[in-house]
Amino acid sequence: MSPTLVEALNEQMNFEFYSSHVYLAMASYCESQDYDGFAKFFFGHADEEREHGMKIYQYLQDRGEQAIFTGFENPNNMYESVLDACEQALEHEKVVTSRFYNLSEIADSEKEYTTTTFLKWFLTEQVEEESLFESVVQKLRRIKDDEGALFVYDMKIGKEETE
Ligand code: OFO
Repeated sequence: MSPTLVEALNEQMNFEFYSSHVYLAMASYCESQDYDGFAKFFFGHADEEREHGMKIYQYLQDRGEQAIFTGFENPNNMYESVLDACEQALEHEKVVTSRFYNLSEIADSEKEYTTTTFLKWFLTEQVEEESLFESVVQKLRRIKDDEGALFVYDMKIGKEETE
């Protein structure tokens, strides 16, 4: 792999760990507001992002490269509502998708077919992630200020996370 591709993969590995941090901050906000179901939902996502980071870590190591860890900016910890957190999560996932498009373009331009195949898993995963957050945001927009409906949805999303 070219140094450019290695660097881009390495950056993405760190971005996945940053994403995990972003979701931990969202989980913490939800728990502080007693939305335990949403907290569980975001904790689950934080775990998934860590797994994504480790997937790239392992790929780099398997290809004979050393994965390099870096720091990252502070995630947002202040949200106006659960809807606000979920809208920001959806925007975050869109950024992740565009990053994987860029990575795929680099791999394609270098005819790095093994990496292209590796990245396909992430592109498919992003379709699922964006669709999930779109659906959660839609439901929350419909619920609006209905505390009763939000209470029920919070329980439901928490239960789904543990299933
Ligand atoms: Fe939710 O994104 Fe990782 O890849």
